[in-house]
Amino acid sequence: MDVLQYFCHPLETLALLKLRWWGCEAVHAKCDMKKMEEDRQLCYSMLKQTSRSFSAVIMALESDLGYAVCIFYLVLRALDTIEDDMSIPLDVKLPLLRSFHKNLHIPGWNYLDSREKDAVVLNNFHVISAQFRRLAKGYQDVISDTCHRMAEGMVVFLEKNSVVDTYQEWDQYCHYVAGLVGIGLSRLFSASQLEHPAVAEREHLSNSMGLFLQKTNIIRDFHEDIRDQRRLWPAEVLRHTGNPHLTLDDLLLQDNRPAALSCLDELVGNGLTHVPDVMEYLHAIRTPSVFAFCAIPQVMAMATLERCFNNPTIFTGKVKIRRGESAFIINNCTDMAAVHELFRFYTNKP
Ligand code: D61
Ligand code: MG
Repeated sequence: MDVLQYFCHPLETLALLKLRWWGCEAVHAKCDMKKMEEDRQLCYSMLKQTSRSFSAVIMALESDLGYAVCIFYLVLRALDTIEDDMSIPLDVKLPLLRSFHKNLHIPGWNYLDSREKDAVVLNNFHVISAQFRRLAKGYQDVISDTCHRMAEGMVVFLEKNSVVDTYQEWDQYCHYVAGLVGIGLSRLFSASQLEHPAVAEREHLSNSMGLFLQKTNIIRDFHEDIRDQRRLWPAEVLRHTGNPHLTLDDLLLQDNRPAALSCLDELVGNGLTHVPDVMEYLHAIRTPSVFAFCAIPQVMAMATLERCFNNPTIFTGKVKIRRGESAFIINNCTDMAAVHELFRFYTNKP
């Protein structure tokens, strides 16, 4: 099966080979783990363990900014692991979330009771927080502030029994868990002086960068999320099908396939509304490593949305883009013209 794909997509196979031979060097030049002290190595290895989509682009960032972004990621992943952990009762979870940012300043604080897949970041939180306290003050403030605001948003959502009804509530939830990451990252870019101060000021555009990624994940992961009792599609979309009794869980049933596909396509359309902001944001980024860090996940999301559109597999399993397709995107996100070309390609794909 897989071997056949290499022959069917020769450009992607070339891209995979090119990435194997040259790709790691870009990451290695900026982030040589062998020369690091032990705790820094541990942080990068936790990054690799917990993020397939972001570790490589983070490690290719300039060292000082790259390490701040790595710690930013680990802190928020730890917070999200608490949010996602269904085994923690709400009366324990809410206070834990509300005070989470304070743990950054408590030497030795860690959390050993999670069984979640990314529990490693909670188990070793004392290592992450010690590294956090060694970052420049400007970076620390952004990370702590983002963690605090995200936790408050998660609490608001949990207090509503994790219900997303309208599109407005969908945007609100995605703002908390991903838009705030975009806003925080932009502040880190500007604080590092690699990007213009204006990048941090245009918060609406930074928010859209996060919303486009988060909505794409939520659309793609529908089947897995429903199986785990998470209902993250806005229920409003169901009312547009003309059947007022339909629930999100019903969309998995074979008999409801036409209604399910029309809901799916409406959400894909909603996701695409963020593309103009994404383009405008990327247009303002000057440093090549920061550009690649920002553009690669966005183009991957665009490729994923294209694959999701009108695709019944959303309701039975996992929709994925090919490894070769990812490699092709990674190799080609070098400048705005190339990103434009890739977006055009996915928009027009027959
Ligand atoms: C430029 C480059 C990267 C960007 C960006 C702009 C703007 C926003 C984002 C990355 C964030 C995108 C999040 C999309 C993936 N969604 C999740 O991971 C969900 O958790 C959300 C809360 C924790 C966010 C942690 C995070 C993620 C990516 C980062 C980052 C921090 C820091 C730096 C760079 C990238 C999702 O988690 C899935 C899971 O638990 O496995 C969920 O729980 O909904
Ligand atoms: Mg979560």
